[in-house]
Formats: sequence, structure tokens, C-alpha cells
Amino acid sequence: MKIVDVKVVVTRPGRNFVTLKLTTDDGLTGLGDATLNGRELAVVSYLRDHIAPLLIGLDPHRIEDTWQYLYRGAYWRRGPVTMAAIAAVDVALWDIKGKVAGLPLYQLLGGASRDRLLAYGHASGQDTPELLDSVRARLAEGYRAIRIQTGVPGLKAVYGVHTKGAGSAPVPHQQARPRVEDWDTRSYLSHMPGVFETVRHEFGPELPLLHDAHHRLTPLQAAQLGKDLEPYRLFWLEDCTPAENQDALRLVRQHTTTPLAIGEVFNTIHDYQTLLTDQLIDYVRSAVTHFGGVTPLRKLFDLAAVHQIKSAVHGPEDISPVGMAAALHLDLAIHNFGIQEYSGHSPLAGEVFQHAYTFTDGHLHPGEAPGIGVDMDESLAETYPYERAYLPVNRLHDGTVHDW
Ligand code: GCO
Ligand code: MG
Repeated sequence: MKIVDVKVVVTRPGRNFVTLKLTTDDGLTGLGDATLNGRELAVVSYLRDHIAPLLIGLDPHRIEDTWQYLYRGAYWRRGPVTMAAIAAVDVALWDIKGKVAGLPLYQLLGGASRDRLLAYGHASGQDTPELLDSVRARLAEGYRAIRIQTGVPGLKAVYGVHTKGAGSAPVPHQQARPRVEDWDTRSYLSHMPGVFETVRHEFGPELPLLHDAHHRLTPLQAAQLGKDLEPYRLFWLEDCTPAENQDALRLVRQHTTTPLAIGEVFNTIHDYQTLLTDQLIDYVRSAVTHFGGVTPLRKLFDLAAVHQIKSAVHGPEDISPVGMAAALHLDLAIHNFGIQEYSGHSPLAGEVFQHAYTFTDGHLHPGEAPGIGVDMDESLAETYPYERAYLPVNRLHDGTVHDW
């Protein structure tokens, strides 16, 4: 079998997605997600200009070999653009292999290790009453685990928090120029424990609660927050410090028993090395889409398992249904599954990408369709052209740029 066609589709059914489609001489097709939110076209060029010419004529069954060929062959390794492009190829090849076998991808990865996958959803509010309403709404949708984010007194806009009165419609974070949000760590640190106290009081001790600090804290501030939140038994505190410095987590770890999750911006196993071998975290957050695909993420999860660390694949709306499907097959197959982030997608995205995976009673399942189980309606995709959309930036009150 040979790859005879390579196509990159950019579409915006509500938000931008980049999808790779490979076709074989047998007429089989495979899809891969290559969406890098806010920098989408860089990956499109990497795929169209530098990867597509290499794929024509290759045997699609040689997944590991193709991965190594693209990773090592480029000489310039790692980085989100490179790894998103390689991820799309890897997932498309797994999709084809599943279709040849007539099996869903999770069967090729060893078969199911569980019946269903616990998902967590997002609740947020400008203030605590609005947050409580949002938690109620997620519970009504079936979620059994919930990430809570809230506005902070004195701050105009905090990433991940919905606009007042907008129900579940997100703040338009992504605009033609980056939206400027504001930040003050002291106000945030003094506000959060009270928020968790109220949420625990309202919903009881059993509901798994998560929180994302989105890389905004120093190790000392993160250690303080982790300690202050201990009474509320978080499922995890996510991305408490900037991700580049693995050793930052050591200080946090030494001072708090709040579980720690990190890794959505990592793109190779090397970014995790100290975190895993020194057991400085509890959950790894990388997405199939940004980590070079199913092949390397499987290796990461296996190394994490040795250190009693679990999976928690990144699953915001900017991971397309193609990337989400690939994650769910891997989640189902590995032993050390922890939880899966899931916010769903807009109805428009659901029309462009029809998928076999399901969300029922707060749990996901990848479905039984061969391969990853996603079909793309290309003519519909063409009717939603790309629009430039930046993520926000954050500034302190004196104007200094800060992590958002
Ligand atoms: C999460 C994330 C996302 C990212 C987004 C950036 O935990 O879901 O932090 O909301 O910010 O994926 O594109
Ligand atoms: Mg996050």
C-alpha cells in the first residue's frame, strides 16, 4: 500500500481547525488534527511545503518509522509547529491502519482497559454566585468532575471565565488582535480559597474539583496556593508555574499535598523528564495533537506509569474532534488513565467532523468505528474559511506583560 495524496484542510466552523487527510492507492483515507491555536497557518505551511512531498509513495503501515523519519530527518527537533505537524501524520496513519484492520484504534493499542472514560468539564463565573450556577449547569449536563475558574475582584477579565450573564457562551478571547486581559497575583491568591470553600459547602466533599492557574505563579506563590487549597481536596491544581522550568515544581511539591498537573504546552517526552523521574507531578496533560501523535504519547504514558503518574489529556475546544477522538482511543487502552478534559464542540464543528465518540453520564467512549472514527465533510468545511484569531495577552496593573 502507498500514500498517493496528501491534503491539508483549514476550516472555521466556529473556530479554526487544521486537518490533514492522507489517501492510499487502495482509496483508504486517514485524518489527523494539526490545530495550533493562534498560530495555525505555520503548521499548514510545515505540512504542505515540507512534509507532503515526503509522504507520497510511503507505506502507510510504517508508523514508527515514518515518525522517526520526520522527527530525526528534519534535524531541527521539537517545538509546537513541528510536533503538531508530525502528530497529524501519525494519527492519520493510525486511522488508516485501523481501517485496514477493520478495528477501532483502541483495539490496535492493546484493547480496552476500562469501560468508559471519566471526563471533566469547565465551570466559571465572574463572581461566585455565577460560578455556582455554572457548576449546576455542568452537573445537569451529566459531568461528574468539574474545573472551576472565577473572576477576581479588581480584575476586568480573567482567561477561562465566561462573560456575566452569557450562560455557557465563552468570552470572545480570540480576536483579530490579541485581547488585553489584566492580572494581579495577590488578589487572586487571597480570593481563591474562599471560592473553593463556598463551592465545597454548596456541592459537598465528593465532587472532583479541578483548577487551572495557567502558568501565572512563581513556585513560592504556587506552593502557598496549593497549601491554602488543601482543605478542599482538589482533584488537581493545573499549570501552577510557567512550564519551561521543570525544577520549579520541586519547591511546590515539597510544600503541598494538592495534586499537580502540567504539560498542555509540552511537546516531547524530554519536557517531562525530571517531572516524571522525580515524581514531581501527578498528571500529564499533553494532547495527541501537540505531542507528535499517538505514538510518542503512548511512550510518555508508559514512562509516567512507572512513576505512578496518570494521564489527563488536554481537551479544550481548540483540539478538533479528530484530535479528541485519537485521545479517547489512547485513554481507553492505557492502564494509567486519569481523566479526560472535554468541553465538547459547537454544533457546526459537529457537522463538519462527524464522530463515533460519545459523551454519556459524564463519561466518554471512542466508539467502535474502524480507525479513529471521524469523518470530515470537506465541501461543508470549505464553506467556513479561516479567520485570523489570536489568543489574549495579559498585563499587570503597571503594564508589564504577564503569563495569562
Ligand atoms: C485548558 C487550557 C486551554 C488553553 C487553550 C489554549 O486547560 O483547557 O488551559 O484553555 O488555554 O487550549 O489554546
Ligand atoms: Mg490548562
